[in-house]
Amino acid sequence: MEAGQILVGVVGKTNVGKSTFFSAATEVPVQVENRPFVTIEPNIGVAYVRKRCAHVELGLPKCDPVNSVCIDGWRFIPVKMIDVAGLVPGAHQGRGLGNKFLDDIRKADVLLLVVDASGSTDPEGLPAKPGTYDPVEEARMIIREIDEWMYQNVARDWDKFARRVDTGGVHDVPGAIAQRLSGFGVTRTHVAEALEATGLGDKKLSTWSGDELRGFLKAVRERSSPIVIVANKVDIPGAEENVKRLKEAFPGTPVVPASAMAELLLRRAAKAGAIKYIPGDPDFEVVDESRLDSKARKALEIIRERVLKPWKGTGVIQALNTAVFDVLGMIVVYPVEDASKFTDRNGRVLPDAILIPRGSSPRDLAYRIHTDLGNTFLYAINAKTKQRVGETYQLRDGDVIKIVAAAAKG
Ligand SMILES: Nc1nc2c(ncn2[C@@H]2O[C@H](COP(=O)(O)OP(=O)(O)OP(=O)(O)O)[C@@H](O)[C@H]2O)c(=O)[nH]1
Ligand SMILES: [Mg+2]
Repeated sequence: MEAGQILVGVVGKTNVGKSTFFSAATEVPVQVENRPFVTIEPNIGVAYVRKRCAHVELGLPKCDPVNSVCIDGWRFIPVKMIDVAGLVPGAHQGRGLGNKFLDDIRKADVLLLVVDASGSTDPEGLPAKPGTYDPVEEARMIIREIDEWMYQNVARDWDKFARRVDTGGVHDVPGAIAQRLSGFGVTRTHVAEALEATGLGDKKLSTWSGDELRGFLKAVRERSSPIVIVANKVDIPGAEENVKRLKEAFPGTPVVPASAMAELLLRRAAKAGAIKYIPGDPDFEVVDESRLDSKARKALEIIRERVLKPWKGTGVIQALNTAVFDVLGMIVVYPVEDASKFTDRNGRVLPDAILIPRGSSPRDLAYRIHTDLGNTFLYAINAKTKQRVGETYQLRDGDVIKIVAAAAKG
């Protein structure tokens, strides 16, 4: 299945549940253990965001998804996910596994920073009594390590680059910096905004101090790889207070309470046919008692009481939805060939659900589907209203769009 173009990176301290979260979200079985540094090589998989499917609003009996999945009227749309090794304090000085492995998440569009909201792992990732350690400190430590990793990476030959820009008659300074940082998925817009935010725009690059470069890169990273904090292990009593504290300590950053373990167990029980559970639901239903032993039944009851009831879900889908829809500002659009039947050329109803940035035009959508379609784009039809829309139209969440293009020259 095509996983779109969005890459979600899972980062955090070692032994806080990153791989459990990854496994729950992607259903890829990976190594999970209660000790530090279990993950060494990155895990890569496909996770899903969840949205009400357009076929429900259109009153259609069903859809025929191709690039995505529809369950009970919920469309699950794929994104790529990468789970990397864990960090410890001082990783940028080589402690633990160091921070070089963060190179694997250079191109991530958004980072899920998993913390242990129960405070039951020490800074080195060793298990401890719940409430012993502070997830606020933990999140700060990880953000420091990520920013230090980027700084070290860029600072190495910054002087040379800065002198070349200052003396070489470079007209588009933000463009030149963006190119220098393109390995981190940084765009000219990210750079221009960061220059503005740090007030460094008018200063010659070679006169920036180390701290100014640090601050600038942090501002860039906040735009090129923004963070969602996943407050994991909320199934452990006492985590609630820390969720509140995390929200207070990081007012500009979404904090999503989660229990990756609960999501993993629910998906397994659903796969085994014991329960009905749609990922992201606030509850489950037992459909086959005989498939549950007493231990499993008890675990599910605990999940219901400690996770689903107070938090209205396990937080796994919620964290992904927050990252993709709120932070990255994506909307879902359905391209079709037949604007009256809402089908592709093979008669499939609403086959594809595409994630595209808010503010995109129908031509942007055409380009997303195929370069040729973008180049030959004439106009589009909003299948919901049957109105013809042009390049100035801004796509809206849930739009069903037929693109009309000029016949390719033979
Ligand atoms: N109670 C509880 N335990 C969890 C949860 N998520 C993960 N764990 C446990 O935390 C431990 C570490 O889980 P992993 O997923 O391996 O953690 P990691 O962050 O990938 O660790 P490294 O790869 O070693 O850095 C395991 O014992 C998991 O079962 C959760 O939501 N609740
Ligand atoms: Mg791991």
